[in-house]
Amino acid sequence: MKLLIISLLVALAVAEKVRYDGYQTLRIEPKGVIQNDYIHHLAETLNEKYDFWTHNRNGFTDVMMAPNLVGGFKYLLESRDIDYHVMVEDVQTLIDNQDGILPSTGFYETYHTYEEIQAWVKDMANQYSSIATETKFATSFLGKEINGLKISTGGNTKRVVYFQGGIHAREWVSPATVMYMTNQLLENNGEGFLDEFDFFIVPSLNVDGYEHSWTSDRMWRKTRSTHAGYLCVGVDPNRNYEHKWNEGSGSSGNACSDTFRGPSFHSEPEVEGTTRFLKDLKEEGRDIACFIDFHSYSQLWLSPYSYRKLYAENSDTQVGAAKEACAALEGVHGTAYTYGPSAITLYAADGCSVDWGYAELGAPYSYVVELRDTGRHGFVLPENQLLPTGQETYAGLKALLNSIKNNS
Ligand code: 0X9
Ligand code: ZN
Repeated sequence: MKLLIISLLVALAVAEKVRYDGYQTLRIEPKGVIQNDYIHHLAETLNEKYDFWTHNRNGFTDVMMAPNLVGGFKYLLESRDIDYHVMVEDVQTLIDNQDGILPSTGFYETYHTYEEIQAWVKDMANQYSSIATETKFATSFLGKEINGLKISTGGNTKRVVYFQGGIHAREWVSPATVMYMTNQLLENNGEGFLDEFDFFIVPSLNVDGYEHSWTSDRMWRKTRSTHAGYLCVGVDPNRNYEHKWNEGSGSSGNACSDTFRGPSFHSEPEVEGTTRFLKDLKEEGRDIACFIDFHSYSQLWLSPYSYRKLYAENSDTQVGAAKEACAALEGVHGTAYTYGPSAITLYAADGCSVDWGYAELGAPYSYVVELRDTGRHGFVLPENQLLPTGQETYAGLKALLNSIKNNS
């Protein structure tokens, strides 16, 4: 009987997996103020029915939609003479081909489940026990542990470098890249950085959302929390940070939106837990040097501010270090990145981690990095790109850390 119920539940779970047959992603390329404002207006008002994969205030916008909406949307654009082309013909095909024609097998060449990531944390801590410690950062809304690693040669006086992956569930290349880089750091005994820095690393922050993107909906972005009085599940954790929460633009008060900011800042235990962890380090007297939040996609290395078009007080220093990171990154496989202050380079969004890292935590170097690609596969980057993405991003990280070291 028990077995029957379990298999029924499994069958139900499999049957309920969201499919994206016939879904298309259009790349819209507005020209001039009127077209740009119009697309921006659509992105702000239609984000329940349409999935704005990426929205650039003065550049292109990628939007995914169900097959029955494609015709009408194209008509809307054509009637206003706005340029667009189909970027992804069929999103389900993209999802089905994620592991490529010749599936790769290496650990850092494949995507991993939440369980595998947590087991990897333990493995790393065991294998490199002289410098690595398994560290609990937070507990998710659904009660899962959010574990990561501390890498240190001991003492409590070194400057802190913190980075996190997987804040947005569907951006699978982010945890994969954070894991690759962490392994490199460990294999190479800290690459000479451990005299200067202690590392704190969270490979997968939004663990409930990540699990959901594996089991039910590959395109899930938010957390999986529910809040009394709100009809839809999930908050955008990258609109949930305290700094200027709901005081700029680019977040939504509608719980069904993919950029829902939540009922209050730090309403999400994933955000509350990881920020508390870092605040505690600060209160213990630690100097926090660097905060990085890894996302995908667009190939960008962005610094504060995000909530509005404003330069950080030390913007030149932060952008300078980002420039060095991008040059080193591009040197590995030729992958081109854009760098600059977030709202000025991309679009304004309030309650973002990058602003919190700089303005609330006080890290003089705070970044949001958007990994590969530039839209051909979007969030569904094929596994054969994981290794090169890891390699180049690691080169970028090392250049960044050297720049931070040399600037102080
Ligand atoms: O919107 C986000 O949270 C990030 N993009 S993503 O596609 N990964 O969701 C970008 C945040 C960067 N900040 C600003 N755009 N201001
Ligand atoms: Zn993201």
